[in-house]
Amino acid sequence: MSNAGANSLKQQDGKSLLKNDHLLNLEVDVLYHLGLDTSSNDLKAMFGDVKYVCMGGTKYRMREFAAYMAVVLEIPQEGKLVNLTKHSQRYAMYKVGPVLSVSHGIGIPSMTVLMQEVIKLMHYAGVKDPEFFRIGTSGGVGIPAGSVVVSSWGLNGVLERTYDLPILGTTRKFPAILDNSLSQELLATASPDDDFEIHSGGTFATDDFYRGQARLDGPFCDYTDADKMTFLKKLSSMGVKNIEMETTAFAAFTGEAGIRSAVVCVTFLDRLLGDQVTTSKSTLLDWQTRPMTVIGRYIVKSYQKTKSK
Ligand code: R2B
Ligand code: URA
Repeated sequence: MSNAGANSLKQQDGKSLLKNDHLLNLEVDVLYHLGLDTSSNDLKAMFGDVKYVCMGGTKYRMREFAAYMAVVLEIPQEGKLVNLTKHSQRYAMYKVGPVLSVSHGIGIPSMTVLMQEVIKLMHYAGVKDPEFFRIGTSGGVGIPAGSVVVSSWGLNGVLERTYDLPILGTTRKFPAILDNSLSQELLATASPDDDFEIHSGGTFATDDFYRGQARLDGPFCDYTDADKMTFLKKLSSMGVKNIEMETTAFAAFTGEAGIRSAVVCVTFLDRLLGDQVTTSKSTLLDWQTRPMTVIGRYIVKSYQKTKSK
């Protein structure tokens, strides 16, 4: 497939996920980090029925999520789940019916490279109104470890609700606000039988795990414990419920594309109580299924509605 001959990126409904007319000049678009392109792969046949794009840091977690969605959507899997990006070796991407489950690595640059190619992939596949989710891990601020946080907005390292990207030598700011109606629908999936708390609030998204998140346990640190606590309490007073490394850019790029999106993270510790993640590996693995449960419930309900239309 190529764009040659087309004079608009708009789909039949007049919408487009892409805002870049330069793409119309490409004979073939190579989605390099996905190991796919618009000439050798029939992207409409491969991905045309996707509705829910779910991203998370690790390849393992996103494979588990795909397997989980196959069970809850009752989609029988013949053989093993196939990593559809295996030629690129950077990320892992699995497809189960309407769900695309993709890993994005750690931090904003790793995630945005993946995310921009997935947005283009959705466009070339002709997907209408996809919804994007980040299934993440984080440090909590004043809530019990193991809680789930649905983000309302992302806060950057200098405490602004924007994602800042230098473009052609100038720093540009993009709003980092998430879709309120989708957050509310996710929060509404909570059940009184759940063995975890679910919160909504702001998410502090940093470019570093150590000093960037006010830790005292990195290889470098020139501030005091009191400085750290003052800062974390300031975050809390601003409405921040958790700290991770992607939400601002995730919110900004989905917003720019006009995609409904949400970030749902589990917290591995309460940062008001410490810096190190000391909970056992098996408990952490168990906690990581909590955001999957929340998003899984939403997808099952939403997918049933689209099928009955
Ligand atoms: C949460 O966990 C990772 C760092 O350990 C990072 O990707 C994030 O946002
Ligand atoms: N991920 C983060 O970015 N920070 C934490 O404290 C835990 C997980």
